[in-house]
Amino acid sequence: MTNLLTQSAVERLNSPLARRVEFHDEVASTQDLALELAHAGAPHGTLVISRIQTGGHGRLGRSWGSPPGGIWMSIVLRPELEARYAPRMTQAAAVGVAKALHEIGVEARIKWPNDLLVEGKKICGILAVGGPAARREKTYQTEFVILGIGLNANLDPSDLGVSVEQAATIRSVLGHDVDLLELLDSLLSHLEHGIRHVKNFEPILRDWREFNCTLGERVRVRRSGQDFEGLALDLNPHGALRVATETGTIDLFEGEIEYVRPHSGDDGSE
Ligand code: BT5
Repeated sequence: MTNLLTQSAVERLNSPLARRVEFHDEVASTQDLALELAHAGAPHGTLVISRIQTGGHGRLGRSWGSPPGGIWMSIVLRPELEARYAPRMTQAAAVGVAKALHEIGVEARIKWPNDLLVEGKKICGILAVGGPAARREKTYQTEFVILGIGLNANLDPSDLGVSVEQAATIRSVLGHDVDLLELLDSLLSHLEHGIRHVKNFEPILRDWREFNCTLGERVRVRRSGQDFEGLALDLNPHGALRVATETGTIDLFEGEIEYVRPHSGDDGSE
C-alpha cells in the first residue's frame, strides 16, 4: 500500500526541515513561494511542496517540467553560513539526494554543480538561492538559503516536456513506482544530515567525491560569456570546482559545464 503525500502526512514525518509545511496541489513555483515566505521571516525548516508546478524553473530562468508524480519542493534554510561558503549548500544537498536515491537502488551520480544523472540523463535538479548577506561580527552571513529540489519520481520521461534523451525518472530507472512519502522522509533526513555538515565540510567532500561523475572528465566551461576547456580536478573546500586549464588552475563557483568526449560527443545534459 502506498502512503498519500498530504500536508498532515508530511507534517508527521517530524523532520527538522519540515517544521512548517505548506502543501499545495498546484503553484507556479515552490521556489518563488519559499522566497516570499523567507523575506517575510519564515523560520528555518519551512517546507513548500506541491504536486504540480505551472512555472517551475531552474537557473537563468530555464523552465523545469513539474507534472504530477515528482517531488517538487523548496526549503527555507537559515544556516548561519558565511556567504563565501554558500556553494557548499548545493553540493551538500546533491550528496543527500544521491544517498536517498542509492538507498532505493537508483545509482545516480552528481554532475557539478547541480544535477543528478543516471546514465547521463538528468533525474534531479537542485537550485540553491542565497538571500541577502548581512554583516555578523567580522564576516558576512547569508540570511537564508532557499533550497529547491526537483526530483523526477513516479512519472515517465516523456511527461516532462524535455527531450527523453536527456531525462530519467525513478520509474524509468527501476521499472516501478515508489512510495513518495517514504522517499520524501529519506530525502529530508539525508538533506538534514548534509546541511548540518555544511560548516564542517570534510565528510560531505568525501561523499561528494564518491558520488560524482565530474572529476577526471575533460569539461567545456561556460561562465559569464567565457568559453574554455579544462580537466575537472577536484571540489575545493568551498564547494567550487577546480579545473586545470591551459592557462592555469581555476576555481569555478558557478557556471555550466559540458563533458568533452572526443569520440562520442558530450552527454547533452545541462
Ligand atoms: C536545475 O536547473 O536543474 C534546477 C531545477 C530546480 C527545480 C526545482 S523544483 C522545486 C523548485 N521550484 C522551482 O521552481 N524550481 C525548484 P538548470 O540547471 O537550469 O536546468 C534546467 C534544465 O533542465 C532545463 O533547461 C531542461 O533542459 C532540463 N529540465 C527541465 N525540466 C526537467 C526535468 N523535470 N527533468 C530533467 N531535466 C529537466
